[in-house]
Amino acid sequence: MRSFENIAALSTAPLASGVGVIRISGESPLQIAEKMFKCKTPVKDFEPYKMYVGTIEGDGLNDFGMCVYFKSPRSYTGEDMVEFHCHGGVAITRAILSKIFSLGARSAERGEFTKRAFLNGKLSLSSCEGLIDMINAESTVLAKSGLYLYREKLLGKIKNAQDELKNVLAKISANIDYPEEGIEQSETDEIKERIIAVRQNLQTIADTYKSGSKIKSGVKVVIAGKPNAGKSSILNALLNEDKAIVTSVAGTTRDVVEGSIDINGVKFDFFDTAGIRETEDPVEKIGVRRSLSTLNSADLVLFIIDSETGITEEDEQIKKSIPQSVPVICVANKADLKDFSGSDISVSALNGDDIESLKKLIFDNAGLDELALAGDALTEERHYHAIKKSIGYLGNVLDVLGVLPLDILTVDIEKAWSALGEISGETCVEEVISEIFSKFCVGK
Ligand SMILES: Nc1nc2c(ncn2[C@@H]2O[C@H](COP(=O)(O)OP(=O)(O)OP(=O)(O)O)[C@@H](O)[C@H]2O)c(=O)[nH]1
Ligand SMILES: [Mg+2]
Repeated sequence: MRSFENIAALSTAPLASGVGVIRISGESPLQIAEKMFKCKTPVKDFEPYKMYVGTIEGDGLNDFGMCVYFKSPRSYTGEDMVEFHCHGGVAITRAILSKIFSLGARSAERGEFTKRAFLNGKLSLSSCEGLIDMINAESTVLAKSGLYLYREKLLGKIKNAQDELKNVLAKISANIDYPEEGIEQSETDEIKERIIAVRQNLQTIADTYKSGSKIKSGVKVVIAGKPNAGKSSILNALLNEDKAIVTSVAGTTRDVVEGSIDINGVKFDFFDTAGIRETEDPVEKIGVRRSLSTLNSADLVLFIIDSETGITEEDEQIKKSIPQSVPVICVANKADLKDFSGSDISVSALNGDDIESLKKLIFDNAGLDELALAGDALTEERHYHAIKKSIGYLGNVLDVLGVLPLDILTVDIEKAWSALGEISGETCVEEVISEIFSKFCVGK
């Protein structure tokens, strides 16, 4: 277990709060605590993992609180650690930290405690990424997905694939070591089957990214339709907030207006767009262009029509500008004025009728599979690319298996193994590691 210089930071939010937790980690945090924590038991006699009550001496003011010692390697970072639990006042925590710095620790960088946990082998890189997701998650399902990574569930599957590739490599190297015995067709077939099986397992994991990426970034729902159909009114009704300007003038919305809500633990991002029509107004023209380009990146489109007119020729034309691959819900608005039965759902944005049913329909059409909703899907782009890279190398192996000598194949099998190692971090370059920890907050 490696120990580095002492670092310290406030691990709770820098706000007035009930409790503030200050952490010190490194080669000698206990020596720092000895100089600033006064209690009946001298700090040097502290039992690890036990809370002691006493006076925490800060810079210019003292607090009454608790201190706990975590002994290496059984600590978050793997190093010796000390935590002060003080009152969560801004001035109090600042005074205590200032004292710690004057005693030789330096301020921790973003994610530095967790980076040390990674460098000391306490956590894999994917587990650290799970932690970031858990901390930053705005939706329950993303927090669950973070926990899935943090608890190394993805890594378990990846390690199985890596182990199997190692076994295949061992089998090939046994054949290379005894070339005089020749390679039986049955052995080549067995290697092929095993590689196909690994590739299939990896593909199954990669396939979950379609849903998982939406969980991570939020499902993008674009509200489109002709001017005055009530798109902005529907956005406001969904958000339960007066976000977009609504008027009876056709062509009110110009810029794309965004808002997010949580539906069943998943974040949905809504984009209200300018009504699509031919126009000479230069500003509205730009708005229409923006509407069309927003449609191209939608996960789901709410195609709004006016119940009073039903689906008109104009609506049919607008529908053609929605990419065919994107699912569409046809919403007949203004149901308070007239019944219309040719849509997927009727609502009234004006009085809120059936807005809850619309939310349910949106959720059901978001293309989120059960695995993703359980937090069991791939959410990180980095992991997805590593798996796809590995699948690519295994594809190369299968293309030439039985054609080229086995020792040549080992190069791509090793590359497939290494690509998977990027997920745990064992084959990652320093820049990638630094980039990941820079997304953390200070104190974690
Ligand atoms: N009766 C009734 N009127 C509605 C309803 N929804 C919207 N309206 C009215 O329809 C008009 C247009 O509403 P908007 O929400 O601005 O329509 P829009 O589709 O965003 O229009 P543009 O931004 O111009 O494309 C306003 O006068 C709204 O009050 C509804 O459910 N019932
Ligand atoms: Mg509008």
